[in-house]
Amino acid sequence: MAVFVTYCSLKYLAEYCLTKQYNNEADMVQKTVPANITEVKLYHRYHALAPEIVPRYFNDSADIKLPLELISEMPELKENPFHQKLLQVFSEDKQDNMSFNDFLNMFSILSDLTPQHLKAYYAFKVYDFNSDNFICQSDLEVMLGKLTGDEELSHEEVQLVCHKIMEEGDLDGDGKLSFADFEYMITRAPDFMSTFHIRI
Ligand SMILES: [Ca+2]
Ligand SMILES: [Ca+2]
Repeated sequence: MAVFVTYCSLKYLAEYCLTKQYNNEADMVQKTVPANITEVKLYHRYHALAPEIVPRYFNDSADIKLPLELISEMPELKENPFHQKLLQVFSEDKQDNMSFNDFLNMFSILSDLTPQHLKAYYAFKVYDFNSDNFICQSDLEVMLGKLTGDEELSHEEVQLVCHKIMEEGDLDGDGKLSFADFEYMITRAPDFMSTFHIRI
């Protein structure tokens, strides 16, 4: 039964799907970044993480980065089962650091105001744990492990859920989910997006 509950909750994981694809990530993120009170609020949060490193007032020329492990201590992130991969996806230097710009991009994408197709683009990157541009069996196993936490599923249950997800999502039958497969799937399984928003 647990497996079906998990599967149903996976299926409930993402109503927000779309079909538009972007070629330029910087462009699309930029469109979502509001130059407003949220930005100021986020800067205060970033500053509070390391007041000795981050100036109190925003300085454009400041080339400051904070380690991901420090940012992962934020309560809003800590409770997200995918926070580690999430932080890596938005870390532009790919060296486990985050500039304020990365930080702003991440919370902008996670906000309620962001169009769902844009969220889907980043959710796909987050769920692609081995970063090979596909969501394959091993990614699904990692994902399930993180979603179920303490409620451990048996090997058979994990295999069953993975099989069902692939059965529904793998449109071209190559045994893995491309971004196109994923976009199609989340229209039918909105749960996949439920962990992809954080209000701050
Ligand atoms: Ca993968
Ligand atoms: Ca496929």
